[in-house]
Amino acid sequence: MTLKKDFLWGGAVAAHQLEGGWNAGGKGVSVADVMTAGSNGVERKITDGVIEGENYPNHEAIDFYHHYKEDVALFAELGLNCFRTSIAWTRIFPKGDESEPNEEGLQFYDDLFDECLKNGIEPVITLSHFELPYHLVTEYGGFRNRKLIDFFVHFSEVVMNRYKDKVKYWMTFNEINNQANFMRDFAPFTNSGLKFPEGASEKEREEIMYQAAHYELVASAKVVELGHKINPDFQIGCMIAMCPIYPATCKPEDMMASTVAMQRRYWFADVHVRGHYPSYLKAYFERKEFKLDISDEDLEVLKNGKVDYIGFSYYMSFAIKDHGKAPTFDYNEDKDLVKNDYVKASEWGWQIDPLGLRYAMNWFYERYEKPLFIVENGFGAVDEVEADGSIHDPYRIEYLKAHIESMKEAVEYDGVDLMGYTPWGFIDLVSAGTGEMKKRYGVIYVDKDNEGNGTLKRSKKDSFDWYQKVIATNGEEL
Ligand code: P53
Repeated sequence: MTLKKDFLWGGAVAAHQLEGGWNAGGKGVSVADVMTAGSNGVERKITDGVIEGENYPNHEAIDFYHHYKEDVALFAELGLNCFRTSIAWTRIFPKGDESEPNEEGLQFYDDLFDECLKNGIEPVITLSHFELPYHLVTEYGGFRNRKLIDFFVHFSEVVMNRYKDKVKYWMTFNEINNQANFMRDFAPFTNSGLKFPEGASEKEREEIMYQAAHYELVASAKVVELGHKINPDFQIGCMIAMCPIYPATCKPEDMMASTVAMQRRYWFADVHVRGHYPSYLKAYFERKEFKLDISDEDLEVLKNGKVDYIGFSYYMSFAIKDHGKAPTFDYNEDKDLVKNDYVKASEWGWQIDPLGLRYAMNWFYERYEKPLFIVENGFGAVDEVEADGSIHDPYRIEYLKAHIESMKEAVEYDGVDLMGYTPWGFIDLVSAGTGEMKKRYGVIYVDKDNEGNGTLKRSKKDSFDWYQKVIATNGEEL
């Protein structure tokens, strides 16, 4: 069995990481607009609003807002038949709690989607990709507040109605499960607009995270139900960051630690796909005595809003060894993971594991029997531009090739139903984790550095021609 004839070959980005135009066309400030540039090993700062003199890399990004026509022409030359991006919530509702949308923002996405469709490229849209209106953080505390459900549903209703004949594939919350890493500030803020009280305990942070995640899952389920009413042809998925957590050895305690860690990181998918909370999580909430606002009505909503497919990102795998917390095996993502000596890592410490992609696809498909869509995969690396302007990136080709091979094995040997593949940041953009330009994923190079210097000129890397051939042969020639 080979890949389907109508396999979706694309590329993935997110509005805030490439558009720029952070205050153009009536756009409001998003959570991404108050994050400074970090670097390898140095975390991005979250500032109190936009502060003069700070370096906010997402403000200009690669200025796709003004370059989208020439960029879409390049995407068409590459041969993409789909393009995954997000709709910046703050272009449509600058503050997030307005009742009337901003027409200029809506028009921008009409123009962008028309340009894509004209070029045979189908838009694949994430509704919330780390770009919550910042006003919803300062006024409401982000997704810890139940009111955010209605704001998100209203935003989704507006854009799903507006683009119902232009967009068929949707996803609700990007990598909703990153916030399982609740001891760091980054994921809870980017996922949910959460800021924790100074000195909050581990338990408090965790409880707030679960509350926010619950409201998001309810919001997502509402949007799935509503979307199917707006257009019954819509395919609406969830989006999970899949980094499988292997047991470090075959020691039974390592295996159990891995099982529990997988539960803590992937229960989100259980709720999205099955429409109810898994037993292991209910038992955990009880043991921890979390006081969560989960109403009977919410549980009904979850049942009625199961996703159509599972969108997921895959970059790397993790490993865990018995961390001495038996019999509960309570897991702290920030502390309990160990290095896997069987695989190499990127310069940013991301462990490269192509076979892990096949493992992950099996994990999802055995558990849920729903179509899968690999909506992110890729290799962040430093690229050198030669004197003649060429860029040789064999390391990127090697990474993508190995992962595509593994994905094909999952289809051919394991019978997994796979909709498509959209490598991340196929045009260079601002890194979410570090805010750098230097951590590049693209097959298209963009001339801009970490300090913000550069002409923004686009050029093709060696991997461009390679990926073009992969698409043209439906993955046969790697
Ligand atoms: P960057 C962590 C782990 C896995 C995926 O990431 C992650 C993150 C957050 O950094 O994010 C996804 O840019 C995300 C994209 C992001 C991409 O992976 O940190 O959906 O927005 O850019 C790559 O190298």
